[in-house]
Amino acid sequence: MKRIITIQDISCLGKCSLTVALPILSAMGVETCVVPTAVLSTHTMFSGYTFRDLTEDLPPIADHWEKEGFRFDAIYTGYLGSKRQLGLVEDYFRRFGKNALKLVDPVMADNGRLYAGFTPDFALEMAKLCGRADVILPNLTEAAFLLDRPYLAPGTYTEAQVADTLKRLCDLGAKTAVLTGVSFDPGKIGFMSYSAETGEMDAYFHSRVEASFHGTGDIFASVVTGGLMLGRTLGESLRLAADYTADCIRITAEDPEGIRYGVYFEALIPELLKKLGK
Ligand code: PXL
Repeated sequence: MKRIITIQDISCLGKCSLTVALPILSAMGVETCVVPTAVLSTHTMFSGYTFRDLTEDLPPIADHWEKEGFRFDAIYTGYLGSKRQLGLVEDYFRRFGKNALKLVDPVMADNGRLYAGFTPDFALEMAKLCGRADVILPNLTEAAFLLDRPYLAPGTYTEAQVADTLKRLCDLGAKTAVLTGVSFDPGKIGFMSYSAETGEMDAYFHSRVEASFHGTGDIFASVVTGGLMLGRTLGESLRLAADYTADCIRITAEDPEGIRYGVYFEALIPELLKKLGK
């Protein structure tokens, strides 16, 4: 069984980060060791959330794991709350990442804006962590902040501009960049990716559901990580993740409570496993 580390927060309610990554990856049959970076009562889209920072726990967890000689097949990072945490994650990469696939989802922004608590300065530090990754998975907003370039707003960009953005993202040092939320046709949305090693560009689009929920990026990144750990190619893993995320959004959009409680990813885990032949 493949064993991975995932480093992100626990939002107690609101289905994102660890409460999405752990169930999805476990269901896919991937042993998932969690390093919680903070505990929040909800994700930051609600107001009045509690926030307990766990930054100081990151070094001793790594010290203990290193002492025990634990080995990991991948390190997958999501929401990280401070510049100091970015540095500590780099330390996990140094200690456990030599033979592990490193996936960085630079969670910090969407729809042209940074999430609460993030600054453009943080984004430039996140760009350094992206430079140490094998695969990075920003959306178009995060890419703009990582590169300190104008945001490619929906309906305003060409394929050549997205391709250029992907190459610039790989110039940060990442081997492969995946841009999510790419759309050239109002009815369709998907991803484009670029491998700096092979020079290969890939793209995939599915029909757009007119709804947007928090946590969908975490669902996408978790399934990509799981797919890669199960030996699927990156292209296969990305398509699996895109279809699963879109299907989850579709069923959640039918329920008026969905926007409050988050995406019903649980209901479609059996379908996901069927597609994997499990
Ligand atoms: O889904 C991304 C995410 C993860 N963790 C926290 C968040 C968000 C998005 O807003 O607030 C705490």
